[in-house]
Amino acid sequence: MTERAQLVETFMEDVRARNTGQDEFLQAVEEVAEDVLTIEKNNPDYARNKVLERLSEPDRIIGFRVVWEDDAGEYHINRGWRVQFSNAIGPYKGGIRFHPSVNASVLKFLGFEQIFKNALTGLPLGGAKGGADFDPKGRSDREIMRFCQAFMGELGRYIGPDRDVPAGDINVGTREIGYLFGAYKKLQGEFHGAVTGKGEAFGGSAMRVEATGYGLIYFVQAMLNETGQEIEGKRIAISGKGNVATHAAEKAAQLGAKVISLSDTSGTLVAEDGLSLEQIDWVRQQKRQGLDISAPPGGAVFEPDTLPWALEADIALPCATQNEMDEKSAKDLIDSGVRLIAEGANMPLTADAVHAVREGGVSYAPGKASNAGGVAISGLEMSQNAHRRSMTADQVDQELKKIMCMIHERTIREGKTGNGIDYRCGANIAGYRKVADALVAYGTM
Ligand code: NDP
Ligand code: 2IT
Repeated sequence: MTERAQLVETFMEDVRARNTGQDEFLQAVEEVAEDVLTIEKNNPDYARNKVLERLSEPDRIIGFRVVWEDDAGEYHINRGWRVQFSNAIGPYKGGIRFHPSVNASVLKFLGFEQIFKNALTGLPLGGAKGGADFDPKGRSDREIMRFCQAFMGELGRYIGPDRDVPAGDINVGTREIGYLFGAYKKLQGEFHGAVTGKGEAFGGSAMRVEATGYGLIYFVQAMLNETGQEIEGKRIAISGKGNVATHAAEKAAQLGAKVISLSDTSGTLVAEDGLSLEQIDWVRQQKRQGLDISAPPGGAVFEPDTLPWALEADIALPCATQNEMDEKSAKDLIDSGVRLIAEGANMPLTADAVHAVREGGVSYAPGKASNAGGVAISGLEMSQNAHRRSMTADQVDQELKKIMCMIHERTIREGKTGNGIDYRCGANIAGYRKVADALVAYGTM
């Protein structure tokens, strides 16, 4: 065993013992530990402060019951949480997810990742994540509203513009944020930016909806530029059909790439010649109305029960959910010639898949770098709210491009190796250093 592997193993033994059965969380911590523990060991301040050990224990986890009434008058009881992971460099910040798969392990992995992602943006944002095991599928608009109001009735007392600022994530978009923020405002009797992703009529930032997907494509452009390539003409396989996936598809198509897929839990929409902007918009409208995408217009085909990873693509962008790409899928992509994989979702590759793509010489960007555009524009929304001003869409888009290029620069500065760029290592180290320096400055807090 190498010295690094030994360090990781000793560290993880303790983390595993304290977090039994929390597989997603352990996976996220181990990936960071592999890249930063040698740095921690060789820096006496970081080592004495046990930075990674401190960062792998959340500041606090708030758990609560959510009781709501459906349209037929039946009561339902769900579980809600907010994992306030670290406010070392700014207020807790991160999304809210509503999905039946949500549990403490999933929210801890997401909150942990968020610490490093938010540090990479260069903005003063701490790390957090929240959500509920509520399944919004098939629920009416009024049921969604009642659930959001009940959820915020509990969460509201723990958040605030300088304390903790939630936003959207899976199944929490502009509509849900409207209901959540409305409930928060009523509860507090104050109007301030304690939630981001708001509608533009009430303090939301222009371009927040597009920011994660567009930012992902700006990051991919920066990666391609490193090797003198262009996005135009590239075949791009995308998974998911939500906020991140459809906006990544839209920006890629606008820039002349061929987006050959989008997908959902029931299958893959394939367009060998590339989806048009109209087809991408059709997918978005279908999702908005709760309709499926099984009968696409204009020559695209829907393949039930398949993943996009068997397609022949130059670039793959997993934009749906965690661990959606396993080792076999990664190897299929490598065998058919993929050259670049950038994560739109959080931790969409299993640990084995990450190993396979790095071994396979594929340029691979972890979500904490490549999907940071969303939270970065949330950060700008917070500044706009604090100043009671708003930026134009064009100003925000320019700022987003700048931020994604800066994240790319920070990442390659730490990730340059003898034979290329290790983006995972670069992102983990750059994010870690910033938070570590803050923890050292605070002493034993
Ligand atoms: P949406 O709710 O808009 O879309 C989620 C998409 O993922 C849907 O197409 C859904 O399919 C699919 N999906 C969800 N769970 C699964 C599953 N278990 N297996 C296969 N597909 C699944 O969410 P977002 O686009 O906002 O989020 C997507 C990813 O991006 C998440 O990992 C999120 O954490 C991450 N992210 C989001 C940001 C944001 O600003 N929104 C910022 C940074 C990262 P179906 O319609 O069938 O349910
Ligand atoms: O995973 C993420 O970065 C998000 N869901 C966005 C978080 C935010 O606070 O905008």
